[in-house]
Amino acid sequence: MTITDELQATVEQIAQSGKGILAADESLPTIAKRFAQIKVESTAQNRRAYRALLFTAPALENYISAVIAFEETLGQKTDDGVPLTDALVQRGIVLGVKVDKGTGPLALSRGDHITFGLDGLAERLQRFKSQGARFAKWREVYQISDRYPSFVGISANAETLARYAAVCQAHGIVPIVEPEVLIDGDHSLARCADVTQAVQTAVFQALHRHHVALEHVILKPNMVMQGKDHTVKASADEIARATLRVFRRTVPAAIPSINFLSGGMSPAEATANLNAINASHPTSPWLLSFSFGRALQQPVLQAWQGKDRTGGSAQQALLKRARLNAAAQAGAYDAAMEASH
Ligand code: 5MM
Repeated sequence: MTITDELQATVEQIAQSGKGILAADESLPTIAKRFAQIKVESTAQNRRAYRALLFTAPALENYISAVIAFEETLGQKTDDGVPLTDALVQRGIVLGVKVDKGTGPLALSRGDHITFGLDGLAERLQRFKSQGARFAKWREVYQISDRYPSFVGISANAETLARYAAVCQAHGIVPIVEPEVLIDGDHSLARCADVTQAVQTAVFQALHRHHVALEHVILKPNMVMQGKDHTVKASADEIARATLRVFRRTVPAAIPSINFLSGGMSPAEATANLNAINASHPTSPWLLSFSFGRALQQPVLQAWQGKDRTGGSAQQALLKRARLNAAAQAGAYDAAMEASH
């Protein structure tokens, strides 16, 4: 099998209609924050128990085509010595891994951020591939203020994403490219649209510059919406219209799938917005799906509380959100479905 065939097979397995991606790749500081909300200590054993519960949820494969894991999870095993990720792979769920090493300030450009981790990336990809990973994920973040992100910030982040994507493809790993314009702040929907458009334009220019094959990239962007402290809350239809306008202007039709992040929206809000996006664009050139972290896992953590060792109710909570988001991917979600189990 050539590298191109390998990338194509992975993309086809991830980008399935009626399915999306579960982002379970919280780094150590992030998972500690999530566990703190339910008063659970973030130990290796607790992280293993929680992620085992996610990965073994019955029928997950009906709604989830791929899971993004954190590096630590790839090395963890069940008490019987079986890799934790086997439960996914055996059911045809594609395994991916977060390969960035987190963000920090961009030097001499206060207000911009940059993501670290390009050094040694090729070696780490080879190791993750030997552990079963077929795709990777890298996230750049953009905080909106009156002046930021700046031109320098937008260009540096795009260049970094493209360099990461090129290394992935050279090693037969499909890159998920995640430029996240953050929801934090009081900016308007129009300002988010302007920033997202500038960010996506720069990202695709950089991907072209670095010879990245767009057919073998999954895009994981924010939806276009107002900041969480903005006074006027846009409706799902307004968010869908603004989001589609920006992505039609900037994302080439060669991209197979756009899998939105949830970015701090409530689970029901993220599902309703994804549904509105699909309902208003049934002939889209890309699959329009989800790669949610919090919007899939928040109810799971609430049900689990670190206590439910059998995982029954927590797995039910995951299944419910996965099923509703799969419906939203088809534009077939209705808020009344929230009442179901
Ligand atoms: C699940 O969280 C991912 C890792 O985040 P950190 O690097 O901060 O630990 C994150 O990249 C996530 O995949 C995206 O932000 C989307 O998650 P949400 O919760 O926004 O859907």
